[in-house]
Order: sequence, then structure tokens, then C-alpha cells
Amino acid sequence: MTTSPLPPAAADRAARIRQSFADRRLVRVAGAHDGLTARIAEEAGFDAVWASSFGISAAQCLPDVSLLGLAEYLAASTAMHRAVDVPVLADCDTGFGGSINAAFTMMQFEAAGIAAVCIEDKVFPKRNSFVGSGQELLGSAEFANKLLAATDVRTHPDTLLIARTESLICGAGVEEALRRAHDYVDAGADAVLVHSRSPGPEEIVEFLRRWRRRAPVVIVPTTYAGWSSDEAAEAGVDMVIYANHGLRAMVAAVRSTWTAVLEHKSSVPIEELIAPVRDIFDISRLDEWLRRDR
Ligand code: SPV
Ligand code: MG
Repeated sequence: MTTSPLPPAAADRAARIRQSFADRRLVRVAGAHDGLTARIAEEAGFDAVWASSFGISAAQCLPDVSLLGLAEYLAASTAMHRAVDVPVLADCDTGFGGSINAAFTMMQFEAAGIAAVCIEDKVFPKRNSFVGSGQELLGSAEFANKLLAATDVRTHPDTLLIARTESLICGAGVEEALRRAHDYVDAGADAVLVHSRSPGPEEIVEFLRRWRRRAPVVIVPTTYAGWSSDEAAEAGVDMVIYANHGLRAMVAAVRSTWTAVLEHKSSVPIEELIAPVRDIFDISRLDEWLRRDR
């Protein structure tokens, strides 16, 4: 029984992630930026969708450097939540300001049915973790206050708050990542995301070894792609986020399609390579909508 104002379907999505953590079943998450890309990820078999700040920004042809605000991320995340039955994890950057903004973020995203809110310990305005300059950590006590503020306003016990440390991205090392991750769990985080842009998994492996499974660990294996999800699970990872591969696939496919159409002065050579119109109808559930039309 729950007294939560959340609709049961939304609360259930968050509970599913908690159950996977409890069962030590790796949660495989795909980055998406809109309803369509979220549903394609769900149909492929992913367990959850990451509403990526990189993807949501790129979809507006903007860099991921804190240009968009809470309302824009919320609208994109809501479209993804509506499109899928799996849980949506919202990448909420720094929480869009200080601790009261982090609280407002939790309120708004939770009310929209989002299963997990993730905030990271960089100063605002943050830059995407792969940008080579301007990576600056926020003080850990200040970030812990954001986590406390967010947990204070959470209305359902299953909604997850994921604390992301950028210690490794900022060159502060594994020791600092561990210290911060412990502080963040003490402040109420349900899981920690440890981001790394190393070419290999060594620093993540060291983190995991010294962390001793104190709380679930989330990773984003973009640069250390050779480390499989089986190997990650074996090393103690609970959730793996393939944050930007759908976005990059889309860019490559659309670019080669348009180049070919101009080159051949016809779409004939690429027709077999692209999704038929009927496929788009099916993904967007046209037939269901037509049955509703009275
Ligand atoms: C995102 O997808 O927006 C992320 C992951 O935060 S990363 O781009 O690797 O920083
Ligand atoms: Mg992001």
C-alpha cells in the first residue's frame, strides 16, 4: 500500500529498478532525447531510458553546456516517459542551480512520473563531461546539501535519487571519488554514478573494489567501450548507461542518407536502407490512435 500521489504505473517503474538492484540484476539503460528514440530503445529490449542532457541539447542543435533549463528537460523527459513503459532516468545536470533548485527538480520530475533523478557534482554552468576544458567540481558539502534538499521533497519512497560524481572527469582521482560517493550516500542518494572518460575501465574497477558494494553503482562506458556489460556486472556494476550511441547512430545514418540522395538525385539507392513509413506508423502506434478516433 502506498499513500503516494504518484499514479501506480509511475511508482511501479521506480520500484522495478530497486528490485533489479536488490536482485543484483544489471540494469541496461539507453540514452534517448525524445519519445521516438526512447521507444526504439524500449523495443530493442533496454530496461530503462536515460533522458540525456547531451541528447536533449543536441536535438536542438545546442551543445551540452547548461543552455537549456529545467522546463525544457522536463518536457523532453515527459515525452519519453509517455512513450515507454520502462523507467525513465532524468539526467538533471547540476539540478539547475542551488539546493532549492535541486528540490524543485525532484518535485517536478517526480510529479511527471520520472523514476530517477540524477544530479552531478559540478559547478553550474556545467559542461558535458567530454569537453576538454572548464570541468570544475562543486564542494562536496554543497552538493550533499542539494541531495538532502531533493530527498526532503521526494513524495514516494521508490523514486530514486542518483548522485553522480565527476571526480574522475575533473582529474581528482579515485580516492576523491570514493570520499564523495560515501558522503552522497550518507546524504540520501540511492545510487552513485561514477563517470570516467578513461580509455580503459581501470579507475572504475579500482573504485568498485574499494567501494565494496555500499550502494548501487552506475557507469557510462563511452570511452571504455571495450569493457562489456557482463564484465561490468561481474566487477560490481549495477547499472550501465549507453548514453549517446542512439544519437550518434542517428547522426551518421541521416547524414549518409541525405548525402546519397543528393549524389544520386533520387532516394532509390537508400530506400532499402531506411525504415519504411509503415515502421514509423507502427512505432508511433497509429492503429491504436485510429481506433480511438470516433
Ligand atoms: C549525457 O548523456 O548527457 C551524460 C553522459 O550526462 S555524458 O555525455 O557522458 O556526460
Ligand atoms: Mg548529461
